[in-house]
Amino acid sequence: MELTKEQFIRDFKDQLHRDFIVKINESTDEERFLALAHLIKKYISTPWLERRHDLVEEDVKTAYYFSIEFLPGRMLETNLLNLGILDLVEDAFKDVDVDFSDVVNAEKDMALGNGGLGRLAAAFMDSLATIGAPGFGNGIRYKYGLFKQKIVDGYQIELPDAWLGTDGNVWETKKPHSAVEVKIYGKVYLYPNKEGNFEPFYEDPTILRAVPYDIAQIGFQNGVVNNLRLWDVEIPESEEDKYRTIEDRRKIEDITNILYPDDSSYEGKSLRLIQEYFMVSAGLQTIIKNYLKTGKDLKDIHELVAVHINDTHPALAVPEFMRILMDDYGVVWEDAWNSTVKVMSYTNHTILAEALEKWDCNLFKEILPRIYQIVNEIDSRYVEEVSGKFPGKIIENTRIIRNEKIHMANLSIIGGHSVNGVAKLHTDLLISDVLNDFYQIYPEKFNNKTNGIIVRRWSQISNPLMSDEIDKLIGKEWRSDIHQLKNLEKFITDEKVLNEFYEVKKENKKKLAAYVKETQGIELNPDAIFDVQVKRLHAYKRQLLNLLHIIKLYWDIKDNPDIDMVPRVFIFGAKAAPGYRFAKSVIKLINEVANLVNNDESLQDKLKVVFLPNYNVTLAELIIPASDVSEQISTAGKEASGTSNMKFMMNGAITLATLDGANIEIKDAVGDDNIVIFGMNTDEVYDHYEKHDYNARKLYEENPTINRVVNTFIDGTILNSQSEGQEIYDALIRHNDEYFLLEDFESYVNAQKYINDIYRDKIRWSQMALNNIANSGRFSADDTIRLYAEEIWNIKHN
Ligand code: GPU
Repeated sequence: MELTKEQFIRDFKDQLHRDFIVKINESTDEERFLALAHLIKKYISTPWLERRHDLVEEDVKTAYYFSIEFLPGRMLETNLLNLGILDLVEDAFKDVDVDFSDVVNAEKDMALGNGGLGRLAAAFMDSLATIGAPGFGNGIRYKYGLFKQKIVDGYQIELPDAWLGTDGNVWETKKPHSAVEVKIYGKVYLYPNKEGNFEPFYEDPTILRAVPYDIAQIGFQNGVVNNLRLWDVEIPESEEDKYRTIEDRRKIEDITNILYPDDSSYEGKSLRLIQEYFMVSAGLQTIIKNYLKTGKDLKDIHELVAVHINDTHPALAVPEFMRILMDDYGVVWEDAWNSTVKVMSYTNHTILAEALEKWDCNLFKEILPRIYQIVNEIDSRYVEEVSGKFPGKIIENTRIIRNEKIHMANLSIIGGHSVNGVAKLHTDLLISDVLNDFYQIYPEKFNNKTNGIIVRRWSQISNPLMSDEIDKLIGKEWRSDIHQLKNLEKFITDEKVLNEFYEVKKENKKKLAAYVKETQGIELNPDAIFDVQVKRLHAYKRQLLNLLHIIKLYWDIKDNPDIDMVPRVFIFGAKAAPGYRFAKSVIKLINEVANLVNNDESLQDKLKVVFLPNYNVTLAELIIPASDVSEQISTAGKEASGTSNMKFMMNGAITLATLDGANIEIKDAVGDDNIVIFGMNTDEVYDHYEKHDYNARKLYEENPTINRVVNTFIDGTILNSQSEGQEIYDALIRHNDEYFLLEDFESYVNAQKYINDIYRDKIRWSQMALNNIANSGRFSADDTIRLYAEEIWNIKHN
């Protein structure tokens, strides 16, 4: 946008005066942040308003991304950058003597998501606007985001994340005029009407009022503003008399209270099912109403509307779309079904069995009586359609209702025209294994869309030092055309350049070290290797394998204090789902090993372990630029894609990885010499499954190193963690080490030795780092979303 620094300063002062009746030098950082956010909203109000009108008037096909999670983190800097005024504002703040970073830090982290899935959804919102595509988000306005994690005596404590404060979210705009009603519970009777349709009669339903809050999604320097719509629940005025007590009202308000803190696993809680239906129904009703403003026939709605189901949580979009078309607008089943399948598409984000969403029929029927009827009908028609054409076993495995459960993935696949995985390997596994039965029936529905990241956030915003360095070498165009990063390869043998990148990394490490010192009281040496694993705590992600190696190093140094090794700092950040016992025990053990190691002077600072509490997007922006080693060590075949792996490579960290998820594509991008791979591949893992021949106890008994490391959990070396240590020992030895840590251990240790050795060769290491930066452009979410736009949604973009 066109704006001078002087004009901005005037606008900003005005805004502060009006909002808070203060002068700039008397204002608090919080007031400055809020005033700046209000000013941004003012700057974008016109394009934001016009966007909706234009799309309706010009008959432009629009995609709606339905997701139960959106995880944007902070939005101030992204918004300023995308408006093209980030530098100008930073500069202006210098002129008026305000520390811009303090203003940035006054913003709360918007954490309406658990991890990768939610962060990807937020990234896609940015990318959709950036490629100028008509794509809107649809989700829930949780009053509490993902819990805040504290560590007390080594244990995870969960505190509520009251991110809305008392005044709500500064980026949102409430739209009460666009509220709609959503019905749950009650009984439904069907009466056939003259047109041969059924008319439902609802007895005693609970009626909810869904109120939208809109958040602008600003495209990168292109004048486009899309919309993310989050729904909140209220009691409709007409229903108020039904709620006599605070308790009664609270039952309704609870619907949008909390984000379920489970990542890649699910609990069959009725409140969650209500959340899913609530956001789906509100979103679809609005979409259909808007479509009707075009004056077009409802049976052609697929020509102007695409709805994306982000994992199975919004899968009720399929029967709800059918319901609205049939019950509210009288479209006949066949036409409604034809449109539904063309409108809907679905992304699968995991092959873990515990994440497959299945709802008990009785619970489902009680909460969603009409939707239950429709799902039944979809299921019977499906069975009829494929009967005689495919083996009974395949039909049984793919139908929606089976063993009194509703299979949400099956509903999403049958009810849509596209199913995609999130990395090449993941899609291959869906096709060859997990969804193979569906692949036999609908091969044409399957496609891959490898995940991507908002490269702007993970370079320009979070790593300004590196970004300036890149500018010096290849100019600034890479900031808007990420593929130009490739030009950095020219400098791969330029020692001066390599040294400069090394120094940049060191500066970032010092910044992180200062934060660690301040928050944890632990002193870190910036010349040590910063070895980082940050992600949700999950058995399959194998934080425990990392810990086994740390314990091995501990014994190595204890045995031989003169051991020649590059000092190493292991940094962890991870939240465990509150009900996930094993994950919590691993957190406890990491913290107790940290106590053991950090307080043992005989280790001479060769080894440090840090667990940073409350890992979130904001903390990631501090940690990732300061990392030397990126730990991506999941059991092969288990991590659908991973996305932090891409952020690390873009910041010049070396990936230490199994051949899993997008790690494989990172390896393809940087070449075998610029990544460190270890461990079993997927075929080898599957081989164990087939042969049932894995024997963890044997490895434990026959390999003295493994024996000693594993015994450390139960021999009293690690203090204050007897029961957790026993639990971990049992998981590894008595329950046969489900994720093959012990089998991969040796190869992991060797890979770590190799890292140690090459780090000593500063030039070699810096070359690897630079190569990673230069080749990170291929993981831009802008490119990923272009493929969604072209191959799945058929929507236009720039
Ligand atoms: N993922 Br299912 C989540 O973050 N949460 C979930 O509930 C499910 C999947 C992740 C995958 O684990 C990760 O590999 C992937 O990169 C990410 O989704 C985005 O696709």
